[in-house]
Amino acid sequence: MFRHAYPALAAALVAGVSGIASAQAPTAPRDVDATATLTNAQGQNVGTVSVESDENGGTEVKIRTTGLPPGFHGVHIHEKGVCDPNSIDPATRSPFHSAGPHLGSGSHPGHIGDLPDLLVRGDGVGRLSFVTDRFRVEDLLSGDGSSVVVHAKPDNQANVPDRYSRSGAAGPDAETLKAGDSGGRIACGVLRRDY
Ligand SMILES: [Cu+2]
Repeated sequence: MFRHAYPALAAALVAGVSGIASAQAPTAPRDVDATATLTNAQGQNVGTVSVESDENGGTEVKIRTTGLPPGFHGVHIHEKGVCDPNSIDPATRSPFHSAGPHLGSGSHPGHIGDLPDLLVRGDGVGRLSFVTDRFRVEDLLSGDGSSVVVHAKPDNQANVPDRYSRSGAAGPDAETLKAGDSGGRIACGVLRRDY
């Protein structure tokens, strides 16, 4: 008896739910999120990234990783949504050159794609969560898209005090102002729309 009654009940529920959804569609704001799967240069899955709009007009980013080297790692949003491990930077020999430079103009750490460091535990697990008003989810999905890149070294956020000098010039040099000295790219994930 239940076997016969259940499909009818289910159909009624579906009809009811879709009826509510279509009635609300013209006025309800569409909540657009983005997600990325991080892979290393060997193509192994090493984590996930989610980017969500929060109710205060900001954006929340969550990163979860496994299988990465312990310690601090620079993480940024790069300006192209292309993660090709065989795309090698001719200057540094780093993979994922295809992801392009940091998203946004200006110098480090003022690019809109500059993010806090990820701290990875001894067992390779890392978790990072933060809010930002530097970008909205939509900004990451327009044009060429964008990608999240994890680097081999910590990002110094160009925090090089003037007591450090090189060739007579104090403070951060051009290389530091480009990417915070975070080294090669060890994982990359293309951000994709996720409703
Ligand atoms: Cu980067």
